[in-house]
Amino acid sequence: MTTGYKMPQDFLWGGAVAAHQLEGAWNVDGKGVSIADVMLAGKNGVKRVVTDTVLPDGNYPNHRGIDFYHSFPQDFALMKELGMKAFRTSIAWTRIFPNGDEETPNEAGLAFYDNMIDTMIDNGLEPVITLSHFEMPYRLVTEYGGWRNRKMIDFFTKFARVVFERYGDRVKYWMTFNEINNQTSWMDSHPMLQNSGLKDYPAEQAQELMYQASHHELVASALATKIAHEINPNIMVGDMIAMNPVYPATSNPEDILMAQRAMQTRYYWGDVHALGEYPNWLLKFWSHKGFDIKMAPEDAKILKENTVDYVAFSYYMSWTVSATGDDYLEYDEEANHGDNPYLKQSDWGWQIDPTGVRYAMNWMWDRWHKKMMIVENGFGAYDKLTSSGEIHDQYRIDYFKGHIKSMEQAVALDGIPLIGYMPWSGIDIVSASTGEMAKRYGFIYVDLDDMGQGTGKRYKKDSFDWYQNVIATNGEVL
Ligand code: BGP
Repeated sequence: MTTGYKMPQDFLWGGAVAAHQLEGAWNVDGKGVSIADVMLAGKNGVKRVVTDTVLPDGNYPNHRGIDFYHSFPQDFALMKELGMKAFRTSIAWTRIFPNGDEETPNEAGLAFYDNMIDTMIDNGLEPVITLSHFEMPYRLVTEYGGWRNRKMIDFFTKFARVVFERYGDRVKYWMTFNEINNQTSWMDSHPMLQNSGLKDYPAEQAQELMYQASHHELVASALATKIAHEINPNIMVGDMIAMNPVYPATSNPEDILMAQRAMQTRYYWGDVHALGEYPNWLLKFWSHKGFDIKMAPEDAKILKENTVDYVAFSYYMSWTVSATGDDYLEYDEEANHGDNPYLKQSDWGWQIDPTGVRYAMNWMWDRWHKKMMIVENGFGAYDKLTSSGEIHDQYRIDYFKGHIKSMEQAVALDGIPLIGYMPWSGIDIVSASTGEMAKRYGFIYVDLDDMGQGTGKRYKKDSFDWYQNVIATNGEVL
């Protein structure tokens, strides 16, 4: 299909992954234990649970990932062949500060990312780096209580300073916390929260602690932005928001009001990051709940003076909500959500909504007035490797066609300043929510199963050739 739309000349077409989902080598070259290393993988929809003991290698496929720690030169060569201009990954905090509270960083970990970043650049890929993608040193949780503890701000900013100083000359685009706002939705299972021990608290108290932990993350994010700009004013630091537009189930004004509150609740993190202050409704909500969120006197100034340079976001699906009749409009995913009769779902129940990308981009521009980057978008599916080594993933191509067209309309017709598009996940990796390999997102198939067994061999899917042509025509032919 020819869309008639072309993206700007310097548009960053790429792919995106996260360290703990593909690197493997979980205990190599001085790497410490991260929270991702001590989670049991749930199967299709089953929530992960935390264990206090490090599991024997093999229980959770992230211990091995796709062995990207050793295979990245060949994998980047494939990305180059595909024509990608950029690549998003994260730095595993535990490779740099194995326990999180050391005085000095681990040189072997720093050297690994030197090599990885240089190899990316040699392959024509602009590096786009997340500081914390669903992980942190496990010791910071067991010894300090994770992000509930304000001390985390110092540990995180020290880590941020070390990596900005080391890679800031080569890496322009950074993000602080991956999908920071998913903490409202995954109250009992979000990695950051689960590993702050919040699952052991009664719901109300856990909610208060979630807001407290989030405040510490927001201050840490603002300080990291400040540090980056001091080191190199050309660095662009973004927040990273999981964007799920929330629609009212009907045109009943009560449903519309609830949908608005759901958006306010999900995206206040974006408000603080982009506007530098908390919204009024949230301050009222905290006082109604009796929540006492502790803030240091300097925090308001830190947040106000160090807003982000751009908004990075993931987009997979939209949600639909109905009112519950509560005057304070408390948004509760379990109570308010329903299916959208106009949308189909993936095998994991994720509602497929290409139009929602355009809606979301307009909504964010109106609210935050920041440049944007799509750093995740994709279709998790069961792929089949044929005996002749092919993968016919037309369903993935169809998903991308719809979403890219909608994104292009937002740019060409609505004037949204979009810097790049990095579909999840370029190459097959371990699923974050289920721990499966079987939930695949890549243009490149990796021959490994849920237990990490297989040849590890890479195969190009049909979507590889398709995306190659999309990039070659700068988005004109989908
Ligand atoms: C996002 C995460 C990613 C990623 C993706 C797909 O929420 O930022 O880490 O994995 O979703 O989700 P999943 O792997 O659970 O299918």
